Amino acid sequence: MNTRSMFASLFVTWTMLGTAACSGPSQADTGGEAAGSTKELWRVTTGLAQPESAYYHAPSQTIYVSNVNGTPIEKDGNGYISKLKTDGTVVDLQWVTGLDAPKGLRAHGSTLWVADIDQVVSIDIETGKITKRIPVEGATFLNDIATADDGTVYVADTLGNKIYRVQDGQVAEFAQEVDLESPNGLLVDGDRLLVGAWGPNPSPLDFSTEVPGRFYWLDLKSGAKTLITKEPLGNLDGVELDGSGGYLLTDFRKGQVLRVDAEGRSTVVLDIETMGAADHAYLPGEQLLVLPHMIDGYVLGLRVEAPHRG
Ligand SMILES: [Ca+2]
Ligand SMILES: [Ca+2]
Repeated sequence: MNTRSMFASLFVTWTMLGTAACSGPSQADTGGEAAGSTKELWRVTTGLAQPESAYYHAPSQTIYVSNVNGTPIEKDGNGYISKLKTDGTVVDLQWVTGLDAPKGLRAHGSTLWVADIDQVVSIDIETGKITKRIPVEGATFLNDIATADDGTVYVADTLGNKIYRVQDGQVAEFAQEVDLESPNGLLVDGDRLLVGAWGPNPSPLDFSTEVPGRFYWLDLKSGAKTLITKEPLGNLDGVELDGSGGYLLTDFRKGQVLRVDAEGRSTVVLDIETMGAADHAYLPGEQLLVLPHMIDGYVLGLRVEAPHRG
């Protein structure tokens, strides 16, 4: 069995275990007490299939959710994107279909960009039509995607341990000189590319790592790496700004939402305790965190208050 098949079969196992162990997630899982400043507002439990990424697009006031639907590397043609409102109302479960295992989402202008195994796909937000599929040669596990103000797209290949830059349809490797630690979550913040790493050399048996990933940034011009967390932090997935000078990240395997301050100090904001906390969205103005649980197949809307500083 090659590495790709092992990853594929493992994810099927996880998904089945998750379903069996959690036949009906209830409010009690996360409600109220978790971390004091976190409260569950809503939960979408039906119609989603291995939801990986939630992205809030302010102009359309819409949360887009990618559904891998199956294993994360299978070219099965059944992946789709759902549209939700910020109150958890489902607008359109299968807004865009015909993808394989869509993961990271991020818009620039009226284009929604999607990472899909070894392609970067663009979707016209107005029409919901796929406009381009750009192959990324050599990629095996495109995961999160980020867009810069000038429209440049960055995409992380977690298993390939690479980050690619896409400009005007041309794909090139970015930051080849540095140790990317199996990059997953990406976010452009000014002239920096924030990166949440999974951790080097994940096991082909269960994705575990001997050393988890750190949170760092890459200079968009030079590709130079600067650590935000000096020590390994987690099997990191989503990366968002918290609106107060810090960051909100997820640890997929631990099932946690973490807050990291500008000095790199981390605290656990929410502990779901089940593997699968994937790539979240955060709306600082509404203190709303939208968290897809990829293994158990639901999306949570949580109130996560800004930290009390000073
Ligand atoms: Ca699929
Ligand atoms: Ca991800």
